[in-house]
Amino acid sequence: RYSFFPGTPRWPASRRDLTYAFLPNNRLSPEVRSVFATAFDRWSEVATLTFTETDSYLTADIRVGFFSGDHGDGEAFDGVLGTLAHAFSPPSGRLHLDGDENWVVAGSNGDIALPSAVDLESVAVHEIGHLLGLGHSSIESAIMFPTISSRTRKVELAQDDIDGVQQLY
Ligand code: TQI
Ligand code: ZN
Ligand code: ZN
Repeated sequence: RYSFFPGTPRWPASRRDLTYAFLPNNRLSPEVRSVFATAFDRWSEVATLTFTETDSYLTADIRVGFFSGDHGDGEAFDGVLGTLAHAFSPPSGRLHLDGDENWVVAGSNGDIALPSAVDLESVAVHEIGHLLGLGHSSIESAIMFPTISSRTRKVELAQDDIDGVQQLY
């Protein structure tokens, strides 16, 4: 079953229309922006939340960036595989991806043959769950289940994820 962070932090009722921005230093492809738009939509479809991309990183509610190794928050990334990404509980809005992963955007080819390929959308949907206040789930089919095998794509919310987020919002 779904879980929450200790104290059940959530975005307050006054902040349910959230903006997100990508770290300006990251040279983002349109594909990456579109993966995130899709990943945010999966959650907004089932909860009273909206997500809108903005260019103003400093004032955005949610800040997304790719970082390598130690990036100043005490949770260093570790190169290929191992930790892929992390996100902090509300209302932090920090979503960090390990820039050393071989991120794959479904539908793109090329990287897909790498044994270390990681599906970006699957990780994005999971980390957004954390941003919204969901902890890990004990249900294997859930997006918030804490294991995914490399080269697996899991992007559709399970009923358990929906129940969890609807409890919060
Ligand atoms: N990153 C862990 C995760 O997001 C970081 C983490 C561990 C964490 N415990 C936490 C974050 C508790 C919030 C609360 O779960 S990860 C997966 C999955 C990771 C793991 O890089 O290991 C996904 C990132 F679920 F597949 F194991 C994305 Cl989808
Ligand atoms: Zn970080
Ligand atoms: Zn997780």
